[in-house]
Order: sequence, then C-alpha cells, then structure tokens
Amino acid sequence: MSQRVFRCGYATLIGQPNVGKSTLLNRLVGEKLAIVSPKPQTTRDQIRGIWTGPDSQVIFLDTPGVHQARSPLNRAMVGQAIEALESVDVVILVIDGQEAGRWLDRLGKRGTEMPTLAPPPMEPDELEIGDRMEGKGDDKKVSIDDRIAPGDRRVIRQILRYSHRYLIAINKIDRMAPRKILPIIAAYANAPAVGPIVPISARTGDGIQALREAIRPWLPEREAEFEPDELTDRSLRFLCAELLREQVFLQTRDEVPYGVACEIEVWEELPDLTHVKAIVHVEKQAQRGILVGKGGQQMKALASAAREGMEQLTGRKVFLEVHVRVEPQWSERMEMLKQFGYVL
Ligand SMILES: Nc1nc2c(ncn2[C@@H]2O[C@H](COP(=O)(O)OP(=O)(O)OP(=O)(O)O)[C@@H](O)[C@H]2O)c(=O)[nH]1
Ligand SMILES: [Mg+2]
Repeated sequence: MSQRVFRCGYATLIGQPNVGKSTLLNRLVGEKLAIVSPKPQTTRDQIRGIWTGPDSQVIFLDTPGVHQARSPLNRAMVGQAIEALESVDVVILVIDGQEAGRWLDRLGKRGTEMPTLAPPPMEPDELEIGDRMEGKGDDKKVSIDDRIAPGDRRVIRQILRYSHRYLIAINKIDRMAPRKILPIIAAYANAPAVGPIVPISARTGDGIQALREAIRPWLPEREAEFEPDELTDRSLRFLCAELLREQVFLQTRDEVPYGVACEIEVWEELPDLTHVKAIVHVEKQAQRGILVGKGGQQMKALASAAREGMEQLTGRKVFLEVHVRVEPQWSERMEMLKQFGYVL
C-alpha cells in the first residue's frame, strides 16, 4: 500500500440538505468538526476537514445543502455550496438512500419508471444563483433520468456547471434493506457524467474505505499540502461557535434555530481553563425568551451541552458565558451576514 505514489487534492461534499454531508465529513476526518442535526440547513458555511493517510491526503469540503433558496441567508448558503465546486479535484454528490428509495417507490406506484426524454422544468432560483456565480455552461440542454430524485437532479445540474465528473455516495444504508440499494445504483448510474457510485453509512462507517479508494485515482500526484496532524482550516473559535449553534438546532424547534447566529466575542486562554464568551444573536424578542427559557433553564441546558463539546474539542476545561442579543433581521442584512461569515 505505502509504495503507491502520494496523491493530494480537494474533494467537495455536496448534496441536498439533511443527507448527511457533515456526518460524512466528520467520519472521513475521524473528528467532530462539522455540526450535525436532524433538521435541514444546519450547515451554513464551507468547512474543510483534512484526512491524511499513508499514501494520500484529501482536503474535504463540507457545504450547506443545495435547495431552492429564497431568503438572503439561504441564498448565501447555497452560494457557498456552489462556490465549493470550483477548482476541486473530486466532487462527491451525497444522497440520502432512504429518500432516493422512497422516490423510486413513488414512481413505481405511478407506473412511470421510464426515463423522460424532455428536460425537467427549470427552477428559476437555481438558475439565477448559478448564473450570477459563474455563468458557466448551459444546463437547459441537460436531461436527467427522472428516476433520480428531483432534489438530486437539481444538485447534479449545478455540479455539471463546474465539473465534468463526480462520484455519488449513497448514504444512510444502515437504515435500508440491501435489496433497496441496487435499484438506486441502477437509477443513479444513468446520471450524466457520473463516476463510481458507493453505498455508505456515514453513521456506522460502512463503505467509507471503498469511498476513499474511489476518490484516490482522481487526486493529482503531489505532496501533502498540510501537516498530518492538521485536521481543519477553521479556528477553534469558529468550531466552538458552531457547537453552540448545534445545541440550538438540537434543543429548540420551529423557526428558532433558523433565526440564530452564534459568535465568540471573547476567547481567553487562562492557565487552567479557557474562558469563552459567546453571543447568540436572535431576530426577535420572542426567540430570546425561548432560548433563555423559564428561570434560564433552557439557556443552562444549551450552554452546558455546548461547553461539554468545547471541552472535548479543545482538550481543556472551558468556562462558557452565553449572552443573547436581539439583532432585528440579521439574516436579511448583508453586513451582518458578512460579519458572521455567511457571505464570501
Ligand atoms: N441513519 C443514518 N442517519 C444519518 C447518516 N448520516 C447522517 N445521518 C443523520 O441525518 C441527519 C442529517 O445529518 P447532517 O450530517 O447534519 O446532514 P447535512 O447533509 O450536513 O445537512 P445540512 O447541513 O442541513 O445540509 C442527522 O440526524 C444525522 O444523524 C447515516 O449514515 N445513517
Ligand atoms: Mg451539514
């Protein structure tokens, strides 16, 4: 194995919201870098995770889910995902195997398993974003097998603007009967310009080695770009702000997590602990009330879970202070989006 030439390159994980891109990034790197929640649109930023093996180094980019974005924040998120397609060596389309299976079942019931010849209708939003970003390619001519779930087709069209090939990782196979996987491979093998298709479980690690092997040949032959112990380009400060946001996603409901941005205002390394002062920005007074909770109970629970994550990540004791600040319509204001790093 180790006599093989050394290869090093960039690989983007892209896909619909909630398919498991961040879980996969963490699995590939072997460290929890990206936050994960059962809610869609958890990731708002590109995050790089570096994996170094005996004969290759891959810099993986986790991206926000590609969806039909309308609000300024969501448009910025999709913009971040699309921009991560530029100048990478490998594009990995992550799909949710369960969702893909449900789509096939629905089609089967409707009796329309045959691929369509006409191109699917265009989604105005995606065109606008892609055109504004780069203006590359003309996806009007691309017709994609309708056994491929519509949301995945949308992502494939975006990929094709930037890349002439991509891998597919069919995720969440731990939740699927093996007989359900083959029809998905058969359907997605019809996707234009598709390369290897690898069934995986980001949760259990199943198929991850196969995915690494599929990626390797597409990496250029060159020396490692990062030291083997470097895991990300993101600061501990950023990762800790994300850990707090993750708890908001996990512990609050409805629109609350989507109205929250977290920022670390103070980061102080003291001899026996790290003092962290975090600000949770919300848009409305009512959201503040929910986050703080009766007698401050909700905030206590949020902060204590976030602190635990921070201690695990930094390997140090953390003293965490959290303040909630009402910042009306931060998600609509460009300068705030820039301040939080959501706009490049
Ligand atoms: N059963 C199962 N669940 C998974 C797997 N991978 C991810 N999940 C779950 O799917 C949900 C979404 O995972 P994320 O990693 O946050 O998904 P994402 O694609 O990064 O989502 P966004 O950032 O919102 O675009 C979480 O509840 C994960 O625990 C898997 O292999 N198997
Ligand atoms: Mg994510």
